[in-house]
Formats: sequence, structure tokens, C-alpha cells
Amino acid sequence: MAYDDSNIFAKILRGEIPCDKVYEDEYALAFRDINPQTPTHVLVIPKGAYVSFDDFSEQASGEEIVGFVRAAGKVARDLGLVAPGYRALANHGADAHQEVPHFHLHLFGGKDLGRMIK
Ligand code: D5M
Repeated sequence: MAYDDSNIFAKILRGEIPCDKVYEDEYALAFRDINPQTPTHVLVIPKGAYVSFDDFSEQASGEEIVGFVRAAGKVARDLGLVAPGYRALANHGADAHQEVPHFHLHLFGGKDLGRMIK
């Protein structure tokens, strides 16, 4: 699928709409989800234009992938999620109901999340 730079996360990256930012570096931006599903619910997005995890995993450079993963791990640590535990999740495509076509990793935490995700 071609990347559509009118998606809402592209607008956030360009500074056209605001976000509740928790972290930013050269590779990633992290901000609070507008509709949090858990007490802590943060989205981590790469700076590059990737529709989903499928594109990111296939097309991003090693440097971008490492930078993104390191940023996501840092966000979880900085938010105090490591000791109690957290869940990192990426939705891809229709069956997973991905809504925003810019790859994003959800970080869920702040409560017992239960054993299963559907
Ligand atoms: O999840 C997309 C997520 O993006 C969903 O949890 C809502 C969130 N969202 C949508 N618009 C915004 C803005 N403007 N700020 C913060 N969070 C937002 P998906 O995995 O695509 O289903």
C-alpha cells in the first residue's frame, strides 16, 4: 500500500496538529493515545514514512529499526512501565483493524493487562 502523507500521524510529525508528546529523537516520536485503553497508553511512531509494521520491517534501514526499537524501550523505561510490566503491540491491516496508516507501536501499561489479547 502506498503511503498517504495526509494521515493524522504524518500531520503530527510535521507539527500540523498537536500531540501529547512524551519523547522524541531522530528516529521516533512518542505521544499519548487520544483514546487511552489503559492508564498508560502511548504510541511510538517512526519518523520515516511506513504504512505498517509490514512496510517498516521490510523497507526501513537497520539504523532506523534499531533507533526505533531503542526509542520504544526507552519510553517504556522512562514511563516506569518495566518493573510492573507492559504490552507492546502493533496492528497491521484489516483483520487487526489498523486505523491510522502510519506504523505505530502501542505501549499499554499502568494496570494488570490480563493474560490474553484477542
Ligand atoms: O490505533 C490508532 C490509534 O491512534 C488509536 O488508539 C487512536 C489513536 N489516535 C488517533 N488519532 C490520534 C491523535 N490525534 N493523537 C493521539 N492518538 C490518536 P490502530 O492501531 O491504528 O487501530
